[in-house]
Amino acid sequence: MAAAPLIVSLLCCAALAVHASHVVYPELQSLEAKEVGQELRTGYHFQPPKHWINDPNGPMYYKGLYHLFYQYNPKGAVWGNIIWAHSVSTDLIDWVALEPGIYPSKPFDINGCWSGSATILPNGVPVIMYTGIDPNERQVQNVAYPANLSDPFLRKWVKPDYNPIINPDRGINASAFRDPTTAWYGPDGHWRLVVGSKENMRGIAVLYRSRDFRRWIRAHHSLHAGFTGMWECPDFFPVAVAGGRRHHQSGVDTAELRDSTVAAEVKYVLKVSLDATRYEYYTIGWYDHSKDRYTPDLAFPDNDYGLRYDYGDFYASKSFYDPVKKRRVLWGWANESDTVPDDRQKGWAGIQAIPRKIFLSRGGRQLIQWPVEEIKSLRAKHVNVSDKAVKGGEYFKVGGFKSVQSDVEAAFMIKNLEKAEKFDMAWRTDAQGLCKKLNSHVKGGVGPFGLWLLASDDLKERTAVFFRVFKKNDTSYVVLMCNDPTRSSFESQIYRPTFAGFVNIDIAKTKKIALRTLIDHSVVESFGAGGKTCILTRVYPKKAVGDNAHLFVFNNGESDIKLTNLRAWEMKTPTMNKRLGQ
Ligand code: DQQ
Repeated sequence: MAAAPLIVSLLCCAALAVHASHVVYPELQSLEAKEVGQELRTGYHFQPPKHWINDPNGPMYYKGLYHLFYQYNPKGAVWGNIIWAHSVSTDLIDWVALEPGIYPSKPFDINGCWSGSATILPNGVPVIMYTGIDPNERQVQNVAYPANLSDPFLRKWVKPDYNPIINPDRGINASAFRDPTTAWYGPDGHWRLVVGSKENMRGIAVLYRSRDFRRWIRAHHSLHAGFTGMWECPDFFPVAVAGGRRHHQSGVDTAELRDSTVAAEVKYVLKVSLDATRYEYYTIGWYDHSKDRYTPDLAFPDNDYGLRYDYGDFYASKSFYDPVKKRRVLWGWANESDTVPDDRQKGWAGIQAIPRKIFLSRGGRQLIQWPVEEIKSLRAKHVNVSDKAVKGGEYFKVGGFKSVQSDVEAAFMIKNLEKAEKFDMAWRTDAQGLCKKLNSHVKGGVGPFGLWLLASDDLKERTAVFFRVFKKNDTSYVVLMCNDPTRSSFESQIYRPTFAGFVNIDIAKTKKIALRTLIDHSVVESFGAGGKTCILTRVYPKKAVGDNAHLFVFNNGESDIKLTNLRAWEMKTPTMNKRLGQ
């Protein structure tokens, strides 16, 4: 895009906040992208050919195909004109773009088709529930059915005239009432689902029941609520526990909750997306079917200090049960963190994170996430480094492959924890603040050690993903995992927050910690300790692009560490949202 129109658009457009929680730029939302900037486009992350995307919607598997819908602006690179774009895949890797699945066409969604979920009915029929914006800007819940069940592509969807099926009545705030979950069927023969809402500062998972999937009645109580502001995109699902009949890594289909024996031997996860902070948190707990009450286990903070799927840029996530591999798969949206004029210039904004298999840890203390195994099929040229000592203050480059689009697995051994810095208990609820203060440039005792990636040869541009170990008392330690993008780009306008989370690992016992990082031009997606702590960040290097992006291993702590093994693969580029027949 030429500089002049860019400056004009910058000057003319005041950002307005709307109920959707997305910022609205009225003058920009219908400006078609003329060109699409390729340099920082991701290679193997889900992304349409152009324009804005946000939340993943209604993921499901149907007749041999994975379906992913997502919030999409067909007319521009900022939020607006929202429809459900639709793509399908046989393997969650190569994607084909279809015509939009759901778009404004009826009074009950004429002003927008916002987020929602899919439910597969017991007879195999998939149903979509979504939020429509009606002519009075009210958020209402609608249902849509496939026009032709024998079409595995599910191209056309029919919205019955009896929509909306759920109205914001009986005191519900009509501008804060959205994102219906997948429905589940209780042992009493009634369906249930939850819609996100708020009442003053109280986020609410409003519960509805139905006998026939058409007439929905609000329950007297909500499934759950918390003082964290609006709850967007709630997700509620069962997870297997270790020691049960089912392997703890296997998924449990929400549909199985009909069977009271299954319902009794699983735990439940409630995840909410906090509009106020743009972060998500989850709790693990029990769900009493007869009373329809969800009670988080006491061990889990039930507020914005709670456990997060991802401690970085990952929002409006949604999981689904994959019947093929009997697993639960999680999708999440990663927004840009560059500027709106940059997005206009790029002609695109937003990606989906790599889908993750998600399950309850063996001890039940948290969820574990791991990139779906299918992405290994993209691994190409490979390099390996083993048993390399990295002394305090040292670093080295991992050469011999192109790291700009890669998958890196590393394992670090800590020989000696004596020099670990003292942990101040005030930091317990502020991993991010701690990482900001003690970032990758601040020398420590044990750590910071990890990777510098998307780094220029002279290291002037680099993103750091690293660990730092603190001593809590004589026998226990705290491990912090950080993502520090403060030197990721020469461009100074870009929002570059340090992201961090603690890692639930007994480092005194294991002495080892693993890191897997998926690098893809402008996204860095890291999985610490086998998927216990995950951090996704968006970065926009100017120099460390293409073949000029390098990978280094560093240790900026006093104690030596050993890189026991590092395996890295260049990643191939899959078919990403070509139209059928193109
Ligand atoms: N995005 C959708 C809403 C949802 C929000 C609108 C979360 O339905 O609450 O695009 O990112």
